[in-house]
Amino acid sequence: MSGQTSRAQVAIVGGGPSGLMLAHLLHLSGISSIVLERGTEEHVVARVRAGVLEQGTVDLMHAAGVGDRLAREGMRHRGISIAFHGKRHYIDCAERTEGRVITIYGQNEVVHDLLAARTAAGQPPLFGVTDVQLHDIASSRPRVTFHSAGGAACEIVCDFIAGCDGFHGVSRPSMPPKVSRVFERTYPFAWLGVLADAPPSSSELVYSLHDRGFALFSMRSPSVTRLYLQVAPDDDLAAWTDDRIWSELRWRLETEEGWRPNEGRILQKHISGMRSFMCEPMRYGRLFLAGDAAHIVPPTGAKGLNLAMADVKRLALALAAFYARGRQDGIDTYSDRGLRRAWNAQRFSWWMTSALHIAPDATPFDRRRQIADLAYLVSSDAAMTSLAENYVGTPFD
Ligand code: RFL
Ligand code: PHB
Repeated sequence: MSGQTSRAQVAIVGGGPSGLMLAHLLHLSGISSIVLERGTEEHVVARVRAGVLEQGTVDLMHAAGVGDRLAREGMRHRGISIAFHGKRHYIDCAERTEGRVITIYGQNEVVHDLLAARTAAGQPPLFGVTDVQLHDIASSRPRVTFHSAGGAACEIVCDFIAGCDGFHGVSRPSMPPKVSRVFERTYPFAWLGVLADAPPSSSELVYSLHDRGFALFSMRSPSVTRLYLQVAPDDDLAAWTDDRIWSELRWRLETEEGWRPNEGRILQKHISGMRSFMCEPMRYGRLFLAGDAAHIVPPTGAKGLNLAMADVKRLALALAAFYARGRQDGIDTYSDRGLRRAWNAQRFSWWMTSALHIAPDATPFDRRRQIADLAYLVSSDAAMTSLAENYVGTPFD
């Protein structure tokens, strides 16, 4: 090839949270990697998505030496409220899980902190790459070819490839179709997400089921509120004026006692569809899939980013044991252990989604059963404990 060939132990495709965290964990174990990211640095840092970090993710950030700002600015929450029929019901997760809590800290902040660490180590991702292709993934010397931002044809020769390139990336489709099986479900609704310049009016999250559909109250900082509304998957964002968004949020969130979100300037809005997706296995030869490249969960359970972090921690440990002691077991069990965790998150996220959204074809029977489900949830200690355990997340391997 005409361009440049580089050598790295691990080539990482995708510089989102999973690719960046993996690169950093490998670096801490003395393993070289190169991260290829198709977006610009500005795009990657500005992408506002997840906000809820499980304790396992927080612990990993600290163990990786990138937890200082998280410790200062992250908002620790003991529990969440479930609202229906005009009332909020608080579920104290910490009390039911031996003190485990969740931390609110934007995914874009996680990415910012990881990028700062990669840059400080002199190894920022290669941004703006195009035409990434994976080669010889079943061999012990796989390669990745791509064009640099400047257009040069480049190649990385490596020992392993990590596919951290999200749902629409190239890594998963590079597995031979006959070795992988996918499981998929799309949902008949989407989320309209809003970032508002308004101080949160509740100190913790509120998930609400209303006759007009689901709404979620969350936050990003003491002055910024994050809100979501269930909308139709083909809804037109342009039809959602700021006034319409606030009035819909008031309808769906306001409680009998008069609680509702504070309103303010809308800083960002977007609509994202919802799906459940699983690819089995998560590894083929020397290619490992991690994060959204391998599995997508609907956002209602707040699990996607946390699953991605659990994957890269497991992968980094497996690769460290391989290089330090020639051990193969972590590599061989990477997929099965990841799938076990991801299927549990899938189950939980599917349940949270079905319990709190109104399907367009819901019958009166479905609606009554849904309310019975929530009424049981907020009155049964066993049901609240089950929610709490899943919401705060099981410890990472
Ligand atoms: P990402 O974040 O999609 O990053 C993949 C990166 O790969 C790049 N890429 C490529 N690079 C080079 N070549 C190619 N061919 C490439 N194709 C793609 C992309 O540009 C991108 O930078 O995957 P990753 O790292 O696995 O991270 C997964 C998380 O982003 C995702 O699971 C969460 O955002 C999901 N999620 C939530 N997760 C939580 O744990 N808690 C939450 O509260 C939560 N809320 C959410 C969410 C996702 C949402 N949306 C928009 C889907 C709320 C929403 C609304
Ligand atoms: C968020 O704050 O963006 C958020 C919170 C809870 C969810 C999903 C997203 O379930």
